[in-house]
Amino acid sequence: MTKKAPDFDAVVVGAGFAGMYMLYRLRELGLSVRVFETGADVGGTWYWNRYPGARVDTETMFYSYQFSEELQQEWDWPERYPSQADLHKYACHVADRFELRPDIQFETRVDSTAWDEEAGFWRVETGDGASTTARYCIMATGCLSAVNYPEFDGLDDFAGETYHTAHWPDGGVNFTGKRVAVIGTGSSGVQSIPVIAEQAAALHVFQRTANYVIPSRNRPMEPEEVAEIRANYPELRARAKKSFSGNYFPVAGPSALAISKEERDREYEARWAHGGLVFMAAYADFQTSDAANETASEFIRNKIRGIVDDPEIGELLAPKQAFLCKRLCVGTDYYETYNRDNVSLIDISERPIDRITPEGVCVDGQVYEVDVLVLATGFDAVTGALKRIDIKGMDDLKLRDKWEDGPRAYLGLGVAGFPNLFMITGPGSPSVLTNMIPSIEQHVDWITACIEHMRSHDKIRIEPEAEAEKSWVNHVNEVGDLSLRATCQSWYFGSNIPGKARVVLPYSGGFPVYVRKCDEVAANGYTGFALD
Ligand code: NA7
Repeated sequence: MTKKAPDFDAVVVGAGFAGMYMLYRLRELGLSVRVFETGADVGGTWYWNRYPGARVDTETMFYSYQFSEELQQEWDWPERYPSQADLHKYACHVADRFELRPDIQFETRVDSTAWDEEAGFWRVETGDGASTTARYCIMATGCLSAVNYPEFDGLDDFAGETYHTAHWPDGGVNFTGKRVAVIGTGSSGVQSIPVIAEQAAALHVFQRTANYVIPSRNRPMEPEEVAEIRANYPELRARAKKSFSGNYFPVAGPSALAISKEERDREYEARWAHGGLVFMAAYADFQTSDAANETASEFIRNKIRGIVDDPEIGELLAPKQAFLCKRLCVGTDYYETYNRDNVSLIDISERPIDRITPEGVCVDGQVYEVDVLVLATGFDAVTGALKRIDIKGMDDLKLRDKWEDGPRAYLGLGVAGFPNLFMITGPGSPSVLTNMIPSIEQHVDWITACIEHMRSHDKIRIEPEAEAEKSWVNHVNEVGDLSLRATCQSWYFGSNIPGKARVVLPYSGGFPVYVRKCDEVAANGYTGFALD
């Protein structure tokens, strides 16, 4: 008896940059694909994060797709760091240019998905009550998409307006004449605080941990630099792929300690003046030497002390943890904002927020009365979006149960016990430690080649072998524990989510090493995967 065919060859969950490119590649292969997307439009991260000042901190010409030469030659980026609006415009252009929309079902959340071993396909249940079957289920759910909504006592009783930066209302929020509280000083807080401060009557910032913020030096793109990048794209892209983060950042030397303080400070000054993430690559031993790291940490702390007029506030804003332990922030006028009369900083590092009252935020018995509460409290990173879907594999094994003590996946691409399930930039891949779009393209290309291989070899089922998965997870953890990132509390290790296992989420061995491993696995007939 022939088996019933599934509705689609593949279901893709999410229509951000990963889901869109996955759809494009699978369709090229001749597969029937259905993409489910919770939002009303494409863009993922850049659809949801509409908070004031939202922009990417990777240079515009490189935070973009490279699969289409025409696209990268023709698209005009207006600024060095594109705003959320420009990134969303780009995502819409890609969707229209490659006619992706007809295969995307918007405003449809995937609630659960279960593997049917007998039928040999996934059954995907969506919020509209429908059930869809597909041979492959591909998770393009994003690394920073599951919102961390803090559980403050009294939050629901707050009488004013409450917004999370990652679920910002379309059309924006008018802060004019309002008293505002921002809770959180990661990238979203750092970007939104200066913009809100310009509008609000009063702004209270509640800071649990001070972060390192490098000035962005954002500016319009010059036609000559655009022409030069376009003319050299293949070479520049290739060079970026050879570097640790998939971004090309020139390194000044192997060690910050091998040169004089004067020489080192000249380098730091030049990078501070240049702006952006390039600061993090000044010397190669920031992640391995505390003393080298401290030279950069102290340089930035001194910059902060120099910018902020009130020495006590300057000291509170100076980070205590090592440079790069948490994600580096890139901002515009961030520290300068604390010199404004309408801005106050409340340190909650030792006295956490007691509760939210109908009037405002209560810390140490004092209520800061506000009209608007902005939660810039981040995400349940990397695994959150996957665990929020009820994913059931072989023998009713649930992904969220398997990952109770930390994620276990092979190369961040597949999970033992979950046949024909792929993840794009899943845990154990370099993902958030790299330029996301090249990482997404690498995963999508790998998955496409894998499916192509299966089809040409008459295989219909693929699953990571338990041993291969175990040894990759051990490697990811070993490398993760060696990194300086293991020395503080950060979302890289899940520490920002109460109750989440403290386990490293991204692979910190670098993009080139990881890509080599993925390529070897494929070239050797998908070693570590069982194909039937
Ligand atoms: P982040 O970087 O996780 O920042 C969230 C901020 O919110 C951070 O300062 C947290 O303090 C703070 N936070 C979270 N929960 C609480 C509670 N319960 N009380 C007080 N403060 C809290 O998220 P972002 O959205 O800013 O940025 C995420 C990434 O997006 C970013 O790194 C870029 O890659 C793009 P903590 O540091 O945990 O003490």
